[in-house]
Amino acid sequence: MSIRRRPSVSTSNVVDSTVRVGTVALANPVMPASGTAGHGTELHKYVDLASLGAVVVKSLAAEPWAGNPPLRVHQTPAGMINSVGLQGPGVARWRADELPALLATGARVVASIWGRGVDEYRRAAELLADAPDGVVAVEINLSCPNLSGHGIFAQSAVDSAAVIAATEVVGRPRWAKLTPMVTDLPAIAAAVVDAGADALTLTNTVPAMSIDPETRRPRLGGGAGGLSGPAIHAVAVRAVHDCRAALPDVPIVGVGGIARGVDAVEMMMAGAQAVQVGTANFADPRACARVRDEMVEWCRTHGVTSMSQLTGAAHGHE
Ligand code: RRO
Repeated sequence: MSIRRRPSVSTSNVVDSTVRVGTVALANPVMPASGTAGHGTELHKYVDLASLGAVVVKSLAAEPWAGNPPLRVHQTPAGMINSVGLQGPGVARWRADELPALLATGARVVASIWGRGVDEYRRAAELLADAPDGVVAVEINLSCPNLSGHGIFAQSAVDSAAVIAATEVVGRPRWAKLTPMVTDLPAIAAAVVDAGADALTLTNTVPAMSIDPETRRPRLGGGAGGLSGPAIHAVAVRAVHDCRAALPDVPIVGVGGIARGVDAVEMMMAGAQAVQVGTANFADPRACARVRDEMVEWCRTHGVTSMSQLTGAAHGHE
């Protein structure tokens, strides 16, 4: 007698893409990195912004800021070097002119703020305190390499902690964006978490420079800049890995050279709950959606039913 089996329903065909960065629930782990998707709906004609985990806007100061002279970006053999210099309309103009249209797309928004000192960070945070609920988190950018005359906050645990303490007024989850250019990144990470940061964004660009031998001058108007793209992917993976190992309960958003789904999978295995796609958006404005779809496909073909299972999967195998 033959036994009739029910057709088996393979749950491995269904991938749960939802993730959490602390208290922030995201439909999937992929978002554009700050500075690579403008301040508003710039990418919406290429990608349904509501279909991404969130949209991180370019860093905003309390006041408008003109940024650096051109050239602002230069392609390198393995990525890009930029010196945009934090150009932005300031928080108040952004809220009036850009945020409504961005929220109208259905996107979850992560604002990003910067300042030249603790008081300027505090002021930017105050201006965001009564922002709409669609601003689900605020990234505190402690690590821009392109503010002439100012060091990188995130190279000092004390200065970084002071900024985090001063921005509590923003009243929503704060992600501290750090630089990999330190000798002990987990120590800086621990300091910002102790000061009140809810998550870490790892990492910003790597200070760099390109010189044109013909003119004997820096190629970028700002002089030096920040290196991003494939050249720094392994640097960012190491940063995420080491902070996850030192602070296993602290949520991490991994960023650096993610251009394919498998790059994002690697970053999550290093310890990230979510990822940001940056430089790849300049070559392909649909990169975020493609990375998201490639992640789903990777999970499907590897029998991973929930993307959140990827987080930290590399730990214990080093
Ligand atoms: O605007 C910039 O030049 C810039 C910023 Br705010 C940043 O955080 N990282 C970067 O590489 N460039």
